[in-house]
Amino acid sequence: PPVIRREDYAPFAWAVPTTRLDFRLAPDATRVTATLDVERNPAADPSPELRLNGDSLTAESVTVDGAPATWRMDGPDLIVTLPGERHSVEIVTIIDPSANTQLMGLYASNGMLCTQCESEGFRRITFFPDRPDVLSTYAVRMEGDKAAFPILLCNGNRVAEGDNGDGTHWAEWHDPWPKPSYLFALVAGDLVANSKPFTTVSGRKVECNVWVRAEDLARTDHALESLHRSMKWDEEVFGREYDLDLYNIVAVSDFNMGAMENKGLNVFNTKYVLADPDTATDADFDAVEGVIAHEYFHNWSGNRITCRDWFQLSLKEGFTVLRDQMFSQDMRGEAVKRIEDVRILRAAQFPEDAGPLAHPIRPDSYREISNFYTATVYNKGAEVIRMMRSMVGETRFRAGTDLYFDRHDGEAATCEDFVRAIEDGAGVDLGQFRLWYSQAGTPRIAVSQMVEGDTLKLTLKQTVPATPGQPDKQPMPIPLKVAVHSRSGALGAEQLIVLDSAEQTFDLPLAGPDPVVSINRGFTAPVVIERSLSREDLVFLAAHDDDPFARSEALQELGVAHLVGAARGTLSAEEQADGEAAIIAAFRASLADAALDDAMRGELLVLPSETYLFEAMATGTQLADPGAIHTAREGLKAAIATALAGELQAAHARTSAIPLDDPAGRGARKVKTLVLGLIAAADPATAASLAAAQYDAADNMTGRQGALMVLCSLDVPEREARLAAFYERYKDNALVIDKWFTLQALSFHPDVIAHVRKLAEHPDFTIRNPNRVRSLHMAFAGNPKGFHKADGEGYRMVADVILALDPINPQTAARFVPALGRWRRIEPGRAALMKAELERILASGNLSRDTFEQVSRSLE
Ligand code: BAL
Ligand code: ZN
Repeated sequence: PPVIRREDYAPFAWAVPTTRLDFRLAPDATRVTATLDVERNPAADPSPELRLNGDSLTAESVTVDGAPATWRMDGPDLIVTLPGERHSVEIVTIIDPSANTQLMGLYASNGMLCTQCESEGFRRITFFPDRPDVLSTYAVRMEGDKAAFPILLCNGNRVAEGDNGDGTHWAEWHDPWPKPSYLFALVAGDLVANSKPFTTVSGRKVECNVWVRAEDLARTDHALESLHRSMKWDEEVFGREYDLDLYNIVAVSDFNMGAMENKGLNVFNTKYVLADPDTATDADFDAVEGVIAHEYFHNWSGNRITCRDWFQLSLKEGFTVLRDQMFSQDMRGEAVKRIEDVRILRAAQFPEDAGPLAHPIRPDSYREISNFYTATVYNKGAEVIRMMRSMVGETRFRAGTDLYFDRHDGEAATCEDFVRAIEDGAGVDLGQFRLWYSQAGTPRIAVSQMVEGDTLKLTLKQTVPATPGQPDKQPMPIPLKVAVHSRSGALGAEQLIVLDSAEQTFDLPLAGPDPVVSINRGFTAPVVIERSLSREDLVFLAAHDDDPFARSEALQELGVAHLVGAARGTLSAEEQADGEAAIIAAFRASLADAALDDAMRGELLVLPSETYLFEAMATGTQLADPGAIHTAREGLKAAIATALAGELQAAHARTSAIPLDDPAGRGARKVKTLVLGLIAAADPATAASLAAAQYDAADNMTGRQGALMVLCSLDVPEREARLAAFYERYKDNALVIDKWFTLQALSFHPDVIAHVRKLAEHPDFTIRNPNRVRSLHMAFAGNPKGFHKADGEGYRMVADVILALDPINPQTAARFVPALGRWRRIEPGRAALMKAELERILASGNLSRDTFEQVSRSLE
């Protein structure tokens, strides 16, 4: 497959001011008539040919201005010869939605028809200039069987509808806002809506609907309320008002992504719409709110201003992730949400930046753009914009974003346009800062310090590791919030420093004797801080820092230092004992600290994840040993639980007594399951009986799932009974059955691989539904114990899934590759086994572009 390069961008030779689409809907043969009014683009090189992208399409007919056209196929694309300046091109295609297993373009799901067009799905519906810089106004007519498809939805507003009197009906939709084809959407199905109007800041009434199958209606209130909260928040915080009279959200059960921001008609994975306390956890509620917000915010950051080309994806995704993170911080509390977001970044993006698939947030080349919907483009992209905001402050940042929205409204813009608008609006020079867009890799900052009189000299040295295609890096500007506290208890004031050369020394005022530096407070920069703070200093920060994020960081640092040492086998017996004692003391303090609420306590009781420890262990020339990491982490959990048995059981009892709707209930539920997990490490029998009791008493999914999660890793009779009860209770609810698969796939049970193999044969398992395959196999690929089983059986199973899934749904298949792609940073025994599986996949031939790109890059 060819490599597409950012530097090769050229404007399209033709503009398409209007597009008319006529759909005759039928599940296995939908007839699409597309009429494109085209005119020469004066800004582009003139060409007598119009290239219309296609993917697996055949043209039934092509006419230009009503007469047969001169046209030919060029691979999947259709080329029409156009003699004049302005023409009307009509093309008829017939597509088979029921055979569309890729779930890109128009496809059938659970009796309905729906679309997914980002990035290049529209070309599977009709021939079209399927690139984000071709903006067109769409008028759509759809007609179909009234019984099968009583509801017909499209972008924009419904302008007409009618009944043909023969069992079919039709609707016409018009979207007044010009849009790229990737934002097109159509839905036809038997759906009901939960509706509630929203009145915008200027007094316009917007009809808001959440469309689902009738049996799901009772679980849509949270989504609808989340939409209203998002609409209000975007008016207040970014000055953005909604621009249509209608906002439709449709939930579908077969979906590759989380959701899609199509103009006025968001299509959502059911996972991010449906929620009630009986079937969704607190985390699920948060995820629904966050994704609803994300797609809504795209209406401005994505739809009103879209991307010039797919290399600019972070323009809309990075910015929109930042916006949804800010929203959730405002809704749920700043510190806890920030800790969660940083945990995700470290678990998903840091490994990407350190591996064979590393790319800048604005990539330079790709073979398949679907592979670039990554944690780097999304989450690091958000961090990069967050840094701009930290550097200029809230007010100036808002001036920058106001200018961006004003200046580029209605355009297909670039990341450079965004940076320039922030520069101009906020009055800041971001010249060197642009390196964050072009350089991949997570910067590492080595910290050293010296006291001189009443000043602390803080010396910071940055290195940006080499990444594929980028051997040499330049120093980046790195904003860091710092404070110099004193071990006497005096806390220093926070200030922002910007490290913008390879090495720099900053003079900071001392707050008192024995300074302790709190650095990268609030995680101002997505970097790794390398320092060896004494255990006493970390314990001090964990207990006393006035930045709650920094407190949790200190605990993480304490855990990482100890666990990496333990996994490497470099700790003396005394160091091992001292390290454990310090962590136990910190856990005891967190459990006892009456000033903490449980939501924050829950964050402090989370040990660094095995993925994060993997990253910390595999630094420089050192390799990660997943087996040793797992043993060390489980050993520490057991030591904590042995030392704090009484405290943990008391915490479990205390939190179990807090009712579901108590405002403190959420935090309590988090702590309850965390302490249960710790107890299980030292005393499986007690944990099993507590978990069984928690399961039996639970009146909500958070408690039930938490108990079952703990039971799943134990070899106890309570396990089978509760798994069976859970299945029986929820067998008709696909999203909850996904949880049932996931709990078993993620477990540390010694027989987890056999369990997963058996589950893959379960009548409820299907490789065709992305949620189901993610719930079983993607969960397993993230199981640090089962996936990394030393004999390679876990690797083999994931490679088999990739091979089986690739012909069906390449986009989802390719998402499994990065787990195997980490082989270079792992101990030689496992590395050889992982590499062999990648080679086996590559040798199978006939791979999709998606999987070929990921596997070949992972072997380079
Ligand atoms: N644009 C793809 C789905 C999302 O990021 O919202
Ligand atoms: Zn998005």
